[in-house]
Amino acid sequence: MNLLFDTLTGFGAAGAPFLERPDGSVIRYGDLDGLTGQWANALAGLGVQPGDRVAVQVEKSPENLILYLATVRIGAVFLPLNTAYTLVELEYFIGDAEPALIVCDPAVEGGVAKLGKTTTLDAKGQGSLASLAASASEAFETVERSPEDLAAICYTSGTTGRSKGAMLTHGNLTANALTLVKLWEFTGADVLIHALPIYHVHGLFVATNVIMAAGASVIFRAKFDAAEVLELMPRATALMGVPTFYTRLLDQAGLTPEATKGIRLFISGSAPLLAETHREFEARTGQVILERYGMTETGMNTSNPYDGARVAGTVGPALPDVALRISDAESGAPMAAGEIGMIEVQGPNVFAGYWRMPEKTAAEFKPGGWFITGDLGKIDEAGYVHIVGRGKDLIISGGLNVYPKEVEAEIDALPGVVESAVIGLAHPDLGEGVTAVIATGGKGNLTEEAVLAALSERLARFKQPRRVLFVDDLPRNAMGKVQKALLRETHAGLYRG
Ligand code: MCA
Ligand code: AMP
Repeated sequence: MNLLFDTLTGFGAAGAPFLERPDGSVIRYGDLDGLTGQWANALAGLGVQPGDRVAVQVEKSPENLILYLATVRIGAVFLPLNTAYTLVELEYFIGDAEPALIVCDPAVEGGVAKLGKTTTLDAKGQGSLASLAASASEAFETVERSPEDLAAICYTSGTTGRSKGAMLTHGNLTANALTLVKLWEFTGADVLIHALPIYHVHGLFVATNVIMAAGASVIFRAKFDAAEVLELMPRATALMGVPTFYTRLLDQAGLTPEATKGIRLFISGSAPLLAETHREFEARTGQVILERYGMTETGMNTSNPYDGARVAGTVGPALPDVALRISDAESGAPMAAGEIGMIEVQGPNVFAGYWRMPEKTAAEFKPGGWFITGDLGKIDEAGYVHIVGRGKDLIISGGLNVYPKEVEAEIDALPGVVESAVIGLAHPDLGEGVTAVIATGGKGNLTEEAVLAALSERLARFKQPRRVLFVDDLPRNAMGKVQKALLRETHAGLYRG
């Protein structure tokens, strides 16, 4: 058997819809054997072997999802990459993962081909790989995979140094999908509005795997558009999104109890949902958003209950098969109930380690398979987890992670910069807005425009600062450490109207 592939394709009835395309045409569960067989044959024809990495940086399309399923079916390792990454960023991932094949957009193949063997797929699902698949046989003997075999590598940035590839196994992804299907009560009757990107865990594994493991279906859209999602609601039963989805929906005059009455479950995650957004959404629609908490390395860890109180400002109890504890962030000692410390998790969802980084893996695990999340939180009397901050220096903008270090390194390399501090400030649309504070030592004539122009070739757009501020010197504490908390306080109102 192939654990993940069989789980994803084994529940939907042959005639049941799996995916509705924007043009209204439908891929049914019964089509998947032949379709993924063709794509698996195309990959095999390009030399992909079980265990090989297949790096994929392409726009969201149904074919991109079929490619994911075919990669799993052939026993290879799916490696999705944010479409916003620049060639400079891509070079690192490809060098680190050494994929046997890179699937990219035809428009950038010229540059990407310098990094490895390429084939193409565009936003319309066309390209050299799609052509190979179209003429390939539908018959393919699925490669056997067991729980410990790798299914995917997802890169996650590090607080120090470069991005790390989180190795996710068939066992990790299958266990998490099955747990969530049960907890969130997904059945074959469900229809999810799928408007998240599929280069990250949220849209690829939480949304897609859960739907498939329930034999349910998706209305598939290339990106999130609040007005369009609102229009689709009468035909759907569920929505998964980042907090920005919900703040943007609240800006829609048409968001009413009537417009949302067919939806049985609104789920939010990837970044903190403001208690205010949670309450406002309930006041406008009568619907209580279910917030859950996860990570690339672990999939989902906690969730507010389906039946029971969904409490604003909390991420709910640990999932039934996940153990969660709070430890002292410095000493690692266990904390008493209700005290704030480092969140650690253990369970079948927890990844197999960082790709080719045994030291980093060892540093982030404790004996017994406890993974140190880097998030600070507490567990209340009811067993609900509250995330109160981050032990890691991380900004989450519109659900996408930005590690200040990476942005600071690029800024510090610019002429005229003495040093920089990159911070996240409250932003009404994105949750946190990436903001650069640059120390010039009182000299130089750097401008915001010049800094942004210099960064545009080197960093993905979502990592580029929304604003650049200049100071003579950065504030430091007695230990000589830059006081980011003070900078955040000083500039707290920058994005508030
Ligand atoms: C787009 N831009 C962004 C972001 N997205 N800038 C900062 N942060 C972002 N997240 C840029 C665009 O390139 C554009 O640049 C400008 O901002 C305005 O774009 P806009 O049209 O407003 O953006 P959008 O295309 O509507 O996208 C916003 C979005 C999207 C809908 C919030 O970013 C999104 O779908 N985010 C979800 C990310 C996600 O799936 N995260 C899950 C990670 P310009 O100004 O040049 O035009 S997985 C995870 O965290 C764990 C496992 C978990 O718990 O789920
Ligand atoms: P990523 O590395 O992209 O998977 O991001 C994972 C991080 O997102 C976690 O470590 C948390 O800091 C954050 N996160 C995810 N879900 C939530 C949530 N519901 N509330 C607060 N933070 C969250």
